[in-house]
Amino acid sequence: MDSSKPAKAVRNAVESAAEKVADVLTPDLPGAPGSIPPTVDEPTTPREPLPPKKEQGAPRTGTPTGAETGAPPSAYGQQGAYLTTAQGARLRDTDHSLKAGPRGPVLLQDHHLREKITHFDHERIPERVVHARGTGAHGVFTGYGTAEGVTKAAFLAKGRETEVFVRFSTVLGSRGSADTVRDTRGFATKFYTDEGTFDLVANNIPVFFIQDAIKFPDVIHAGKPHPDREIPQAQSAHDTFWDFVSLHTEAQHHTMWNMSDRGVPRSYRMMEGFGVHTFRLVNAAGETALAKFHWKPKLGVHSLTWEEAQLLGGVDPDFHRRDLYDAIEAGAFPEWELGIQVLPDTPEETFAGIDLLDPTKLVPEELAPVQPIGRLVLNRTPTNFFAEVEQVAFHPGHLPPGVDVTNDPLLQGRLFSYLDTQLTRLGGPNFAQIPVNRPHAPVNDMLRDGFHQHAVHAGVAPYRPNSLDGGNPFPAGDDENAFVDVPVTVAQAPKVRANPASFDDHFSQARLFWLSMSPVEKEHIVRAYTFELGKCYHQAIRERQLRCLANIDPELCAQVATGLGLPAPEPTVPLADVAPSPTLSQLGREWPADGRVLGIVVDPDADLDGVGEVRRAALGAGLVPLLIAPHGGVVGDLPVQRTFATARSVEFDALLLAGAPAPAPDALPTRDAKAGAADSTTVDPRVLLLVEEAWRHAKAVGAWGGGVTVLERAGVTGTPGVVSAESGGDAFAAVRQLLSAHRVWERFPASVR
Ligand code: HDE
Repeated sequence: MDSSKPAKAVRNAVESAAEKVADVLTPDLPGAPGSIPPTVDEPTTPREPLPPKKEQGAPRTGTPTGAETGAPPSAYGQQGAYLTTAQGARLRDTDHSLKAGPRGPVLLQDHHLREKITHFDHERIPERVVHARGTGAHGVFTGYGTAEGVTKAAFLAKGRETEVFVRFSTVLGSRGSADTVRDTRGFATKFYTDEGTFDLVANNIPVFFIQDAIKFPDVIHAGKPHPDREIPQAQSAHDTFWDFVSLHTEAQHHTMWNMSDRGVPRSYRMMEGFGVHTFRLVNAAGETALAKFHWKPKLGVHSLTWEEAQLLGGVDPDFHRRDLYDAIEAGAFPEWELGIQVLPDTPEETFAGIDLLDPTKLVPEELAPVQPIGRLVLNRTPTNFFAEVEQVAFHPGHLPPGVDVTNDPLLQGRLFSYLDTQLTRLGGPNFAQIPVNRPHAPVNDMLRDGFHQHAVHAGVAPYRPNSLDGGNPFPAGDDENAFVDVPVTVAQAPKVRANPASFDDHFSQARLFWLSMSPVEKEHIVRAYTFELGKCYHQAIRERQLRCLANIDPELCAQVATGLGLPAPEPTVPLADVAPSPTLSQLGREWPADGRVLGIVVDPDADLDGVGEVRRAALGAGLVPLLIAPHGGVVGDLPVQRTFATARSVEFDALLLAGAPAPAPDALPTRDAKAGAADSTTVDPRVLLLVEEAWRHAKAVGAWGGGVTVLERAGVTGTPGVVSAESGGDAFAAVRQLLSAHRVWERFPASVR
């Protein structure tokens, strides 16, 4: 008998029943937790597992050694309608332990209890020592063919598509820490190329704190929480961090980037990525060039304000994760262009006087333009976070033919560290066989056995040379596309623990970065230093860091010193004479508004037809409109996503007001009036707070109809970026235009020039 037939019939019946309960409140919006809306009552009819959501992807179903199985990605998940043990025996009850009578002791023979609890006891693995907090997505990379002259890497060929998995992360915090802390962000990409996996393990900042890998434990120990109290979590605003960077002054350039708006990105979708080190590329003719990798986001580089970042730490600690997944689910697929700065491979390994082996230095784009070589689109969220995002293992030594390393001492140390760390984190040497880590190229290594071995290796001769396995595996010949280390000449030199003299310049590029900022960006940097140093306990550390700032720029130093109430010291080295690099500034252009979140305040008396039109227009333009109302459910026939109680300004990029809602029953107008909210007795105080915060964070605000009254009550009418319009359509058009500059920058009067 075909046992799948009744199961299929049951499944169809249940699916159509479930679809009928479609959630009327959120028809088009991302964030639904499952692929089918739940029923109010607990489902009791047996059925197959739910299908994944439409935007979810999963690692390809290759074997541990790279062969296609032909199975769908869902084959990784559970099978069948019934609960079973790990061995596949069906279970009748998983809610009660096996006991000697209802009031008796639990029996040792309860193998189901023991299996369930034992497995649970071992669910956690060690979190990453750095970059523990992260989020990832699947995507596809398409080569432009423009890199052919400099590298033979086949995945860069014109039109060649390669599957990728990207993991974004913060550096310092634990796995459960907030997304929006001030920190460097990781941007690690696994390209599953036909010639072996290529991992571009990058950051959103183009330089690093240290020049030699041997200092990595030092900088991380300094940045992590203090060892005695284990505070503060996921931040650099504390004594040990500033103690280290003010003494180890090569960290000053990276630290300046951290204190800039780059330390608080608006979204992973709005970050640049940098390979940091100089790599060596080799073309089909064997010619070499030096190169730096860059990711350029289609949406531009944008940041949160510090106040938004702090509020989000409490209001939505998953802000960046949610933003990435919601954007993918809504079809606003995040996109980047991969580019390279190509630099001649000279014996000195310098360019325009910049030492290319020094990872604390960047090459200004004005001197070496970034040439686009391909496009990355993230279009699938993971199906299972642990299996994919937690278990993905990157390694800068995963290189395809055509890309090689240089002697950058930071990169050299990383080539050891990444392989080493996975042994404990993923429990043994076979982590490359975990689905998300499996190469898409055929694997024929001679690595055998070890914990969690998934491959069933045939043959008797995993060694070379052999005759018993017919000589297999064979080394690839010259024409067979092997990875060949570029035979770079190593100069004869004494063995030393020392840096080249050029590595001694610690301040010139920090100054270059400072001088390249617009006034408002400079002001943010001043505020960040003042905040972070202000949180240090010891004055000596503040004073020492001010000495570093004096060597970068006297005005920066003076402003921070004023905020700290300390005298500004004199420089101890001559100020570097450097030309600014305008491309380092985030301001001054227009970008697409895809996936931006628009809050729309409504109440039952508002122009609901107009709101419906704006909502449709926003969805059509790729934005995410969220209706904010006095209560949940519907207003008119419009679904409500946020109430005045659940909304906070920081989750919106812009606000529209269609009505002037009176205080809802759960409002506290008297308390809010005491706290200074303008006119909170006629307009709900939480709506006033929304407007005031959006204004304070320089966000576009538009209103029509009753909404115009709210602007008046909040006292913001007629200020830059606040639009009073005749209709919803006009208000939306104006706000959308303002969004293309990210913020209404005129609203931030910068005190620094
Ligand atoms: Fe990493 N780094 N790193 N790093 N790094 C790790 O590897 C290390 C450095 C970066 O999402 C660890 O699997 C050393 C620079 C990213 O899984 C570890 C040094 C850059 C990620 C490690 C550096 C990075 C890591 C921790 C100094 C930018 C997250 C867990 C020589 C170019 C990858 C792991 C992910 C993760 C070591 C410096 C980027 C311990 C020793 C420079 C994006 O192996």
